[in-house]
Amino acid sequence: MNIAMKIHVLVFGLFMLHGLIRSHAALVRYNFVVQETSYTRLCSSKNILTVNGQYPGPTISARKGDTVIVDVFNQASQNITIHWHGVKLPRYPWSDGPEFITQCPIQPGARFSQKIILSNEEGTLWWHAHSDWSRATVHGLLVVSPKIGTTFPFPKPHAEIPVILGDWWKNDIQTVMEDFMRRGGDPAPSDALTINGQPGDLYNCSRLGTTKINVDKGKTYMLRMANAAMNNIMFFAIANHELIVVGTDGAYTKPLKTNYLAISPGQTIDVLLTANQPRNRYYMAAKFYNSNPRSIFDNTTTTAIIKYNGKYTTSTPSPALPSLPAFNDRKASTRFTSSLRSLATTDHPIDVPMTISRKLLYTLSINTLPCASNTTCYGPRGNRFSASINNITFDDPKTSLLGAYYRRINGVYGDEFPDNPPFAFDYTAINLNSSLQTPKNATEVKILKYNDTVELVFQGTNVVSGIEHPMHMHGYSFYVVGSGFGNFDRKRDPLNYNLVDPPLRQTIAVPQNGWTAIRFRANNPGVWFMHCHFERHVSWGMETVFIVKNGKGAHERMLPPPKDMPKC
Ligand SMILES: *[C@@H]1O[C@H](CO)[C@@H](O)[C@H](O)[C@H]1NC(C)=O
Ligand SMILES: *[C@@H]1O[C@H](CO)[C@@H](O)[C@H](O)[C@H]1NC(C)=O
Ligand SMILES: *[C@@H]1O[C@H](CO)[C@@H](O)[C@H](O)[C@H]1NC(C)=O
Ligand SMILES: *[C@@H]1O[C@H](CO)[C@@H](O)[C@H](O)[C@H]1NC(C)=O
Ligand SMILES: *[C@@H]1O[C@H](CO)[C@@H](O)[C@H](O)[C@H]1NC(C)=O
Ligand SMILES: *[C@@H]1O[C@H](CO)[C@@H](O)[C@H](O)[C@H]1NC(C)=O
Ligand SMILES: *[C@@H]1O[C@H](CO)[C@@H](O)[C@H](O)[C@H]1NC(C)=O
Ligand SMILES: *[C@@H]1O[C@H](CO)[C@@H](O)[C@H](O)[C@H]1NC(C)=O
Ligand SMILES: [Cu+2]
Repeated sequence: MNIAMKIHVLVFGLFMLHGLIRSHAALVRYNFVVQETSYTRLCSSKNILTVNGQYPGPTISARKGDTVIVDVFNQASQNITIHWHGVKLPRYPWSDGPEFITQCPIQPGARFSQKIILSNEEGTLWWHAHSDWSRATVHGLLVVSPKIGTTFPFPKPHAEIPVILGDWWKNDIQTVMEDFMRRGGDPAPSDALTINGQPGDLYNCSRLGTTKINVDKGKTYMLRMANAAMNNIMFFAIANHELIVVGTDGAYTKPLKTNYLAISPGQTIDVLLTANQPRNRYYMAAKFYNSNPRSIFDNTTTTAIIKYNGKYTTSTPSPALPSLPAFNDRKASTRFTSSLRSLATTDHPIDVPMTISRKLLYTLSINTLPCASNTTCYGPRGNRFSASINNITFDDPKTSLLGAYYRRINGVYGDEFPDNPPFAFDYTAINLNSSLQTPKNATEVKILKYNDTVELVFQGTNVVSGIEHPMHMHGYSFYVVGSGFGNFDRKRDPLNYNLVDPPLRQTIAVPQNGWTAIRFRANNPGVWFMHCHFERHVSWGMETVFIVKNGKGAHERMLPPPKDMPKC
């Protein structure tokens, strides 16, 4: 290269850099090859579904406002879809991923180039499969860093550390799901919990693989956490160390100091950890929170090791374990979740809808259905389990609901999802009449007008048995303005709403036999799934869809579909 060319390249480089700083947005590209890969855990091997052979899968890194193209190639032998959890995809539901809601599955041998349009998200999000139970192993982080020229609303951490919580079955996950569906009862509990794919020292044959995180004394680290487990909320803590929560679900929070945290499937939490203890090794640990006294669950504990750099002699043979709340400590779970507040500063403002045009009350229930003739079911009294929102157990269509809406194809869904429970009763009473247990089976959606300001109250019920439900909404974040135990009181409870700095989330655990009120502005046109993030409850039908109509302006309308949408 001669000198003139070098200068040209340099000038061009500076120009590009300048352009980046000015526009603050870049196009980032990833290849995702879905494949079957052999993994050994707990002394036994099996084939799992992975992206690029990795479990957990690759981390996607981008900056606020970027667009990421992920070229998904399905080399596995089963259908798959991929969802970008917490990304709003303004006006572009086509890439969202839930099977038969926004797309037909990517079939074996097929490709789908997914465009992930980031907007105001900043922090930790994640991605996962959204078909069958494949997300058990097909998941990874999606990290959205501050734009170039801006920084975190706290001192820059020395390093960022992924902490992905998950669970592991010795059995093939597809078989676990099929057995569960056929038997009609609860799914087989997992055999281990994991941190970054590893069960840790407290399980047989797991010591060598235990996740180890090296830290320098005096430095501060950011843990980018996601709960990718299938069916349970988790408690998490680090021995002798305080945690400072600074963000949840891709939005900043006021710093919250705590000794433990509760994180539901679907949620992400950003945590600052300062290595300010004597040089040593310390366990971080996580276990399931389980409030249902009748259910069997995996009550094991997963660990990873925080290892201080430098020379020191360890006085004890194994690192100190943190103390976690008791597995059934409902107050500890709710206390943490309700302590979170939006940062709400000039640089990170909030925009809570103050006048409401649509008020919705949705009951969340576990239900039962009669067992198919000639089969044995393992749900209550020989029935099979089901679940519902406003007494509707959602029957998945056989084709893309979004495609049917866009092309005005009739007969795929109805638009009569009720605003309120069709039958009012004392939702959280003990010993509810078993006549309340049978739901209606339908594919009903809720239509919202562009810019509707929505208040949605989720009411957990004690039908069959009350339990938390981590409700997740696609296409939106929402403000959690209130929550409580018992029945929602339309007159009294709104007086206690937090409209000043409510946390902005896209997954919120509705308390057991309690309620949670959320608010959002329906300014993202499209077809958006809303569901419980416990996989067994989704399989039982605890899900529904919002269709948000186009507005009048050119920038208030859905964008057209890409050419390579998978076909059914
Ligand atoms: C580890 O193996 C031993 C001996 O087989 C068994 O007794 C113990 O329950 C196992 N522990 C776990 C956590 O699986
Ligand atoms: C975990 O479950 C096992 C088997 O169900 C039980 O024996 C054990 O006591 C439980 N441990 C805890 C800590 O609950
Ligand atoms: C029920 O099972 C029996 C024995 O397997 C079979 O003969 C019968 O046809 C089955 N009935 C139905 C309705 O499937
Ligand atoms: C349960 O509900 C059914 C139908 O509404 C009613 O006939 C029955 O008396 C109720 N049972 C109890 C114990 O309340
Ligand atoms: C739910 O729907 C079914 C079927 O329409 C109906 O029989 C039942 O009474 C409804 N239950 C409630 C609690 O609304
Ligand atoms: C709901 O109804 C559809 C259509 O009749 C049926 O195929 C499906 O199996 C039903 N689902 C449940 C959970 O009963
Ligand atoms: C939607 O609401 C925003 C914010 O209040 C406003 O700027 C915009 O004009 C509204 N658009 C429509 C179509 O109502
Ligand atoms: C895979 O998807 C296609 C298209 O929707 C469907 O026809 C087929 O039954 C699916 N295969 C399985 C095993 O579910
Ligand atoms: Cu649920």
